[in-house]
Amino acid sequence: MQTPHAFTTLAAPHSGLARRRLLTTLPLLAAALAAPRLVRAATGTSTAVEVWKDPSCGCCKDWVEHMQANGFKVTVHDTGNNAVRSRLGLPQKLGSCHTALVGGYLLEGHVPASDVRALLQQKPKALGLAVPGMPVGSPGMDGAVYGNRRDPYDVLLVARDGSTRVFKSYNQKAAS
Ligand SMILES: [Cu+2]
Repeated sequence: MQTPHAFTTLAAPHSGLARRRLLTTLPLLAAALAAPRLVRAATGTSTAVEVWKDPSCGCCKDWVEHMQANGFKVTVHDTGNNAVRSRLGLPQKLGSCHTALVGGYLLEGHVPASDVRALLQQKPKALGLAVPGMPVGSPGMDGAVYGNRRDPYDVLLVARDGSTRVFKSYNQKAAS
């Protein structure tokens, strides 16, 4: 009768400890499982962006890298962007070097990743965002190569009828 008794006294505190350990571990485990999902939502890692550009466009590549650095998952089509731009209905005068699609919205040109994220959060009724031309100082058109010049430019919210309003302004001269 000594052995079973010894077994019980040994086993009882052990199982109690194991249960306590499990109870403290479970919430941590749940938090650990939920964390990657939260991180993805915050960084936009799970957000896919499809880009059309000319294969020789260097500033397009730099913009793609800007988007990737901000957590977007970018797929590139080196087919040029004129056809896709007109197919998607963006007026030629708002055109730039690359056209992209994200979450059902069009992106034209060097649109900052932060504005893309704001667009996806606000979900306005619109065709998308455009930075016409290639303003120096916009993402992919910036840095030492451009002498760190930062020209003023606007990110435009483009309606389906082609009309625009300023979504965000950058590098504006301070009012004098
Ligand atoms: Cu460009």
